[in-house]
Amino acid sequence: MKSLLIIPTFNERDNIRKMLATLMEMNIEGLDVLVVDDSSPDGTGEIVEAMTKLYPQIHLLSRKGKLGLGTAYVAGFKYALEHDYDRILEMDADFSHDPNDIPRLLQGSEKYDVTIGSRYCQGVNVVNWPLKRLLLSMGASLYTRMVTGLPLRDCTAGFVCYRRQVLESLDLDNVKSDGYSFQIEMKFKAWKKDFTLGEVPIVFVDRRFGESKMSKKIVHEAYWMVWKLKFWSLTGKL
Ligand SMILES: Nc1nc2c(ncn2[C@@H]2O[C@H](COP(=O)(O)OP(=O)(O)O)[C@@H](O)[C@H]2O)c(=O)[nH]1
Ligand SMILES: [Mg+2]
Repeated sequence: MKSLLIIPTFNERDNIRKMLATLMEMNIEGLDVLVVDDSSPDGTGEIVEAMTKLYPQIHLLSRKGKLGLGTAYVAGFKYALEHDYDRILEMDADFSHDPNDIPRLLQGSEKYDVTIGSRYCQGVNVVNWPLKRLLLSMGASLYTRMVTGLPLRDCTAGFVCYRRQVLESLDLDNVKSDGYSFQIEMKFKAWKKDFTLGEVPIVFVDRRFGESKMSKKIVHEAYWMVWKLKFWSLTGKL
């Protein structure tokens, strides 16, 4: 069983160095790492490049300019399918997701087609987020569930493990989201294709280094995207 962990980065110099070192120390069997970096001005790409020379498990996909989270993941998914990975994981670079939870996600994927590291399936497991940000995130999940019917507590989760078959059956060139609504879109499309989705509880901790890339534009995109997804699904154009 070969797994690929995809980490998208934009200006994550301090985090990615530590994250890659942690992952290499954990030495999870069959796990490779692909960092998708959007030519971060802070030199994140150069750090990863140097790490690829030390560890054959680490790979770098360097893109020209900040092209958005959605397309970064799509590029990573295509890489995973081309290189015959069985399990494909998504994780943030900033330690909001604990790399120690990766084995639990992989375990979950023995049962589910899509395993979601969920902040909200056993109470609220978010540490250090300002209340405003927490309400935005929980509100987004509730709103998505109400509009689309997606049966998840954490609809925008970015810590996910996909079985290969899920990504093979989705039209990756037809992914519409640039920003974080990408996470909603992928889960909704997998659900509509009758893949099984399961949530495993994780604790999400706010980043200590670097800055969040959350913006008004991203919230705006997500607000409308859920309606578009529902409409496309009703009209058979998903
Ligand atoms: N390649 C790439 N990575 C991105 C982009 N936007 C965000 N990221 C990465 O996606 C992950 C989540 O972003 P983050 O800013 O931490 O979002 P937040 O935790 O929701 O505030 C981090 O690893 C970011 O570096 C982008 O446009 N391109
Ligand atoms: Mg973050």
